[in-house]
Amino acid sequence: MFNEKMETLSREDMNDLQLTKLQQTVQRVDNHVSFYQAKFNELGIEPEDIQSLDDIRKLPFTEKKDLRNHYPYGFFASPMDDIIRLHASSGTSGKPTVVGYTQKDIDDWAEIVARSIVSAGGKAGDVMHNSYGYGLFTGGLGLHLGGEKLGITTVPVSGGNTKRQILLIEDLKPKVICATPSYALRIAEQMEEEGKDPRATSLKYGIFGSEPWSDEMRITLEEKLNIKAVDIYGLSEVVGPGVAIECHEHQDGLHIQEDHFLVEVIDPHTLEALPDGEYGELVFTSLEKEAFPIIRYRTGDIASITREMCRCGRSTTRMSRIKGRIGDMLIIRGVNVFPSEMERILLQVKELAPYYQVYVRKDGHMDSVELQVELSEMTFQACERDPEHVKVLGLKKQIQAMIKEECLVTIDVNVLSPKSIPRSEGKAVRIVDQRTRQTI
Ligand code: DLL
Repeated sequence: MFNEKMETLSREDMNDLQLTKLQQTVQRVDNHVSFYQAKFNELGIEPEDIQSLDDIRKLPFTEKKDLRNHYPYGFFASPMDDIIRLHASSGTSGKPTVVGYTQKDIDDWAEIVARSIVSAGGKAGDVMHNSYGYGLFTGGLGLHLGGEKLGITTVPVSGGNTKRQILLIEDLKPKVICATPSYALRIAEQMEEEGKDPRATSLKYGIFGSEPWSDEMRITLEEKLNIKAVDIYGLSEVVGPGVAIECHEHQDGLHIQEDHFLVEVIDPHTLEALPDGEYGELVFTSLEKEAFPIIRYRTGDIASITREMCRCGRSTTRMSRIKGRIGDMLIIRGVNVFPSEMERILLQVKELAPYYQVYVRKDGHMDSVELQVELSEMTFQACERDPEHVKVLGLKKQIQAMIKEECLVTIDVNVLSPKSIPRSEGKAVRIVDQRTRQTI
């Protein structure tokens, strides 16, 4: 562990620490952020009203639209003289969300990412190939900071130019790779296209996140690249990557860095707290941040939490994989389905390559959904030799039936030839929403 004391703190000590830090954070936003001053006034709350962790429920939520309304600097709690870094979330529509960091914020972020890399299996002396994009996106520079803090040799490759990525992996012999799961898959695919064996590289661990992925995708990546793949979670509004990460020992839920972030899970409709184990919307409150402290931020991400101790020895609360974002949930004839649930099913069909996209269209008054999948190269070649083969496979019906059984919905399925689905160098576009001509 990088910080054994914090990562194994007893529940009682963690609660005490979190309460003290929560009180300080509430005081800080009350002093410096007009949005919170107004909200506290409206609700009749004083910072002194926070006397227990449960009192967090007295505090208002913060939503993405609040950040947009105060673009660009309205949520900053430090003077600009103290801000040494800005990042921004991409935002599919309108202005991005700008987040700021003081030197202390950067140091704290480096610390939690260093913990994350160790949790994923990396250590000082190893080489780490970082394919997350460098720039306003927090992925590249976030992992970079943590790598340098840990003392792992960090290679700032950034995303794209896949052939060069492969050359660097072959020559620099990294043990750890950081990328979105979809881009890691693309790197493996490019190696295969070049006649190289992706299992034969020096890589041992993958730090994958920034987009929803399934356990089946983990198995695919682990098999293709001959590595252990762990899930890393984070969002720019809260800090960036490193809010939570799995341990490579057990890969059984993501350990939340609880001395920095207080987690809640709520019902997104009633906004009531949900019991541990139930899926709902993740809500985070930052406990240490100076420049951009955030209270009860509604992430839009669906997951559950457990406070049971992990066998790795870390005592921190763990969150499940993210099922998906609330906005990405498809409602098909009244049934809710996340693309990641379809991914789980598709990746079990060996005739398919692990790529897919979901098209949503308007069909009269109803929405229609089409799932596009791709034949694997091997199946395609078999079909070319025997054009009847693809019909015999009956793949379309098989996939429809599997989705009907697991997700309780009937959708259109279109089986395409290899390489038809666009590949990503960062976050994959899984949903193409043609009702509004937007991609999500
Ligand atoms: O994606 C930060 C990050 C970089 C995380 C590198 C992990 C690795 P944003 O661009 O602000 O920040 O996007 C945040 O991405 O609210 C989730 O919807 C999604 N997301 C992030 N990590 C995961 C994950 C970065 N492990 C948004 N699983 C979040 C599923 C994830 N979704």
